[in-house]
Amino acid sequence: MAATAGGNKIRNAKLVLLGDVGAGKSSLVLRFVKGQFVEFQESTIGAAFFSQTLAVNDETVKFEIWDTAGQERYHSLAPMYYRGAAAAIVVYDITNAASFTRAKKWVQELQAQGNSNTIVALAGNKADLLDTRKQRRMLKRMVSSSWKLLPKQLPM
Ligand SMILES: Nc1nc2c(ncn2[C@@H]2O[C@H](COP(=O)(O)OP(=O)(O)OP(=O)(O)O)[C@@H](O)[C@H]2O)c(=O)[nH]1
Ligand SMILES: [Mg+2]
Repeated sequence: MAATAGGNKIRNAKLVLLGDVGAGKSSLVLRFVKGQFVEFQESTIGAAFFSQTLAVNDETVKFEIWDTAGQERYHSLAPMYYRGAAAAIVVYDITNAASFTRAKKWVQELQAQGNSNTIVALAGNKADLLDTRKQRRMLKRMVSSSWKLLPKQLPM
C-alpha cells in the first residue's frame, strides 16, 4: 500500500478476467476503464493490460486488470495472469450454453490451481440479448448451477 500526496491510501488490486472467446471480457473492461462499448470488438491476443483507479470509502484502489484471451491456444498462459490476483471475474455469455460450460471449467481451475485468497465472481454478460422465454429458462438453469458451483465465493 502507498500514500498519495493528499494522505489517501492507495491499494493495488490485481484483477483478472477469464472466460470463453466472445463472452465479452474486453467489452466489460472497456466499459469499466473508458465507459465505451465497441460493437465489433477484436478478439484478444494473449492478454491486454488496463488500469483503473477508484475511490472506495477513504481508500483509493488501483485496479491492475489483465484481460485474457479466450481462445484455447492461449489457455496455458492463464496461470501467469490469475496467480496472485485479488479477484478473478469469470465471464460467460448468457445466450451461449457452451460459454457457461467453459466458465465452470475456469472456476474449477481457479479452485484447483489458483490462490485460495482470490475472490472468484461469475459474470453473466449480454443481458440485453435476453429476450426469449427459452433464453430466460436457460439463464435460470445456469444461475442455479452457479450457486452450487460457488457456494462461498458468490455472496448473492
Ligand atoms: N449485445 C451485446 N454484445 C456484447 C456485449 N458484450 C460484448 N458484446 C459483443 O460480443 C463480441 C465479443 O466481445 P469481446 O469483448 O471481444 O469478448 P472477449 O470475451 O473479450 O473475447 P476474446 O478476446 O476473444 O476472448 C463483440 O462483438 C462485442 O461487441 C453485451 O453486453 N451485449
Ligand atoms: Mg477480449
